[in-house]
Amino acid sequence: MTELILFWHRRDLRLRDNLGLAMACDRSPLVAGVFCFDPALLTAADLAPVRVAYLLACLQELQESYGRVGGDLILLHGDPRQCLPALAQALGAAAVYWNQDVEPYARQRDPAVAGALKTLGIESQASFWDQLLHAPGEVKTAAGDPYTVYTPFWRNWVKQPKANPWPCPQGLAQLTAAQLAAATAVGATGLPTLEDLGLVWPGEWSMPPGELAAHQRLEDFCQSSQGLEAYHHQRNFPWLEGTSRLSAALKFGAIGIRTVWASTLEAAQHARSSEAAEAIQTWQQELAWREFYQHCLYFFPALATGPYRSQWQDFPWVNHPDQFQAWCTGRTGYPIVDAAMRQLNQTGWMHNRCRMIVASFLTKDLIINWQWGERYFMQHLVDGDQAANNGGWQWSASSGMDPKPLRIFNPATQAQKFDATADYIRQWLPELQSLETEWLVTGKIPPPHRERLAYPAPLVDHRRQQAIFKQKYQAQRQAQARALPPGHRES
Ligand code: FAD
Ligand code: FO1
Repeated sequence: MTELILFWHRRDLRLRDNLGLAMACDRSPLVAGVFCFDPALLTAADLAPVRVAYLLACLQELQESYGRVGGDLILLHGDPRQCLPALAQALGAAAVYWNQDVEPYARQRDPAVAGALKTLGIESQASFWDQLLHAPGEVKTAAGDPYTVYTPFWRNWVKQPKANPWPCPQGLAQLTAAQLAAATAVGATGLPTLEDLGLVWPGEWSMPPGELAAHQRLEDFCQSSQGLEAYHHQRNFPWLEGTSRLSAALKFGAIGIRTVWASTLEAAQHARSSEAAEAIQTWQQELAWREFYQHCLYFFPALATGPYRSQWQDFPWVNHPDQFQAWCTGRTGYPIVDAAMRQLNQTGWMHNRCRMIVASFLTKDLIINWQWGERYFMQHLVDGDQAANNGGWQWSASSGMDPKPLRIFNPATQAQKFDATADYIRQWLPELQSLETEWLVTGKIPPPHRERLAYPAPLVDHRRQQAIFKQKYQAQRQAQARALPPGHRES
């Protein structure tokens, strides 16, 4: 008799180039997909409704994709430690397969699910690193340690041979009516709406969700002369659509990372100039940042709850709640910061240059704990990803694995350099449309104009805050150095 294998989707919401799914289909033609709506994730304090909206749209497409190849996607609600083994037992499944993840929650959940399945005599296969080109541990220093600095990681990572995309399952066998009834009996349901999950997302998409849209976007990005080949020059300008916007697709696995990598190799073969080749490599480096941060979270799970550098433990943050609120709502009086926060609040996405600007502003100008910002980003980003977000925040706060100890962005200099014509600022702060570019980029808006437009005065003075911040930082370092025995002092 043909064995039934269940494939548990979590952040790999696609059929194409899915390692664990391909392995399940290699073993049996009778593979059914499962997704479990997990209350622990869906009621998390850092949940963003836009991310769940993206997830639901991916699931709808995934259900249709299963239908097209003859298979089924079963949807469950509940703690996967209970509902997944119950389903597997009710259907008489021989095994449950899934792809591994680096997040601390997954690393507790997954062995518990495997344990519960084992108790029922059901096998689990969960050793597949689908979401990465290289599994944690595959790229290590000469001493065999995980990297803590990006550049040597990249040099080693890029040299390693990478797998090709995995084939898409074809001709899956359908569950019988009795199996479908058994699934319903243990709680399988139809696809809920966002409202069914108690969430609302009235905003616009920064990028249409799902597997088809992600593939289309990758193709357009890699083939257009204004996409990948121009990335090196365009990626820092937030008024341009100069980046791929594939981050949510990569977070949820609406596209496979091997597929993305293969596109970069193909583009490199046809590169029209040395600048184009350089641009392709720059984009590959971003994909490597994604992997670097996932490896970091895997090897240093404590990153999820605190700073990597010890001098940031107990840092005397100011943590002014009203100033935090002003930052969140885009009312700091610094136009580039406010424009970026409005982009985030309205679309669930923010340009990378602006993520760095607002993160530096929160931590170094408002002197607010980076973890407040990290959480706010997770509550609003469509691509909110624990490893990348934590990495980005710790980089910006100087508390992480960045050899440069102190990084402070001047918002006016950043705006002058990357939004020189204030197009981005005007797009997201339409009330300031008519003001002079010079005022917008420097943030020096004459008070009568500011007042007329009900735009706030700058919340703080950048130079003054920089001095206060540096003073606190030095005092903290000295206190730490005194507390540590010789030989244990950090640079
Ligand atoms: P592209 O420039 O086209 O890059 C391609 C892909 O590479 C991205 O889709 C992403 O998967 C990856 N990538 C690019 N830059 C980085 C980076 N610095 N770190 C890790 N991966 C990267 N990225 C997220 O995916 N989720 C987050 O929650 C997140 N939070 C961030 C928070 C802060 C404070 C900062 C500074 C950066 C954060 N990033 C995060 C990284 C980066 O801003 C986004 O990945 C990028 O803006 C997404 O746009 P894109 O898809 O057009 O990127
Ligand atoms: N994965 C699930 O298996 N079930 C969920 O209900 C679920 C919700 C969810 C919401 C937001 C988000 O960013 C991710 C979500 N995921 C969900 C994916 C999640 O990232 C993975 O399950 C991780 O492995 C958890 O550590």
